[in-house]
Amino acid sequence: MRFAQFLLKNGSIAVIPRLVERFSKFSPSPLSMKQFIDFGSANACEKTSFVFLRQELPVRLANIMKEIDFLPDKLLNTPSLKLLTSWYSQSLMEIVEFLEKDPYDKEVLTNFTKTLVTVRNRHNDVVSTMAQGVVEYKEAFGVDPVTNQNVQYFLDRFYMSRISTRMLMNQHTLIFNGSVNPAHPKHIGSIDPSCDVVEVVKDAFESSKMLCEQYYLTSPDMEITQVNAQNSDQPLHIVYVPSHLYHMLFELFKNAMRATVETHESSLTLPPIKVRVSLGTEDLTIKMSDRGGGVPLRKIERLFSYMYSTAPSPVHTDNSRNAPLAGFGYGLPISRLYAKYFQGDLQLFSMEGHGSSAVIYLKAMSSESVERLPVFNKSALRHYQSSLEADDWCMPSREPKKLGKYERSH
Ligand code: P4A
Repeated sequence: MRFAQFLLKNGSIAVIPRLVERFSKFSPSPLSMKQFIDFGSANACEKTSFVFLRQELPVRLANIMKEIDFLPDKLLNTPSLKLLTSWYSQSLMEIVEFLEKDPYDKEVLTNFTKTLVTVRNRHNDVVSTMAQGVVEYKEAFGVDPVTNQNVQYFLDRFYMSRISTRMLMNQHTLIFNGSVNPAHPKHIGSIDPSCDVVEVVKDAFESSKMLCEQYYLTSPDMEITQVNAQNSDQPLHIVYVPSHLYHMLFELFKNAMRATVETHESSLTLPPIKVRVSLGTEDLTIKMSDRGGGVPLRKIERLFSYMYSTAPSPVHTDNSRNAPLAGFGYGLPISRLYAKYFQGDLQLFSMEGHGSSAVIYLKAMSSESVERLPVFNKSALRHYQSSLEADDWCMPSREPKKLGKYERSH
C-alpha cells in the first residue's frame, strides 16, 4: 500500500498494468435486484458492502481497462482519451488501497465512502470526454463501417461498465450515509421497490413538453393506456431504478415530439403521442408511438451509432436545427444500455412516411432483473483482433443516389 501511495504521489503509473492484470483475471459478479435490495435493507451491513465493493469495483474497472488498451492507437493518443484513462488508473489505485484495511474500523468505512464519492465525481464527464475523443478521431481519420462497428462494440461495453460501477457506488453512498431520502423513504438507494411506471412516463412527458414548448411554442399531447394482464386496474409496479427509466423515456419523448412538431409545422393540430404500458408475466413493455413521419430503415441503425451521431463537424450538419430537443447524440444508444442493464431492451420501429414506435422492454420480475455486464475474455479479445477482416455480406457499391426535389415523388 505504501508502494501504491508513493507512486500515486509521484504521478507514476508503473503499478497500473500489474493491477489491471491482477483484477481483470476475475469476472465481474452481476448483482440481482434482490441482492441490491438486501444490501440496503434492515439487515444492511456496511461492512459486507465494503468488502464486496473493494474487490468488485477493481474487477469491473480492470476488465474494461483491458478493453481500452485494445482501442486503436489513433484514438488512444487523443488528449481526451489520455485524460480519461488517467481517471481510470487513479480510481483503480485509490480503491485497491482499501484491500488491506480493517473492515471493522469505522474510520476505514467512512474513508471508503468518501473515496467512492471522489471517484464518482472524477468520472462525471466520462461520456462527454469519450465523445470528444471520438470527434477528434473522426475529424482526423473519418468514419468507415469497420471502425464504426468496432467503436460501437467497445462503447456499448464501456458505457455499460460505467453504468454498473456508478450504480454500485451510488447504492453504497446513498444507503450508508446514514439518512433516508425524505422524498422517497421507501427507496433503497436509487431503487424503487414499487416503481409506478405510468407515473414516470407522465413525469418524463411533462419535462419534454416544457422543452418542446420553449422551443417550438407548441407540443403534442399524450394518450396513455395501461394494460395489466396480471391484475386489471392495479397500477403497474416493478422493482426498478426510476432515474434510469426516466432517462430512457425522456429521450424517447424528445425524439417523438421533435419529429411530430417538425412534420406538422404547417398544420393546426398535432397528432398525440400514444403510450401503452403493459405488464405480463415476464415483461413490462412500454410502447411509444408518434406520427412524426418516421425514419427510413437504412437510417435506424445510425440513430444508435456513437460514431455517426457524435456532434458532426459543421459541414456535415443536416438541415435539422440545433434544437434543445436534439439532445446529445448519445441519447438513444445510452438509453438502450439502461434498458439492457437489467436484462431489458429498447427497440425502434419506424414506418417512413408515417411515424415511429419505440419499445422499452423491462423484466417484470425482480428475480429476472440481474445486471448485464461486459467481461473481458477470449471472445471479447477476438472482437478487437478481427477488425481487419472483411464483412461476410456483400456491400452495395454506394448509397442510394440522392434524388432531386422533383424526382422524389414518383
Ligand atoms: N422521424 N422519426 C423520428 C425522427 C424523425 C424518431 C427523429 C425525423 C430523428 C432524429 C432525432 C429525433 C427524431 C421518432 C421517435 C424516436 C426516434 C426517432 O424515438 O419519431 O434526433 C436525433
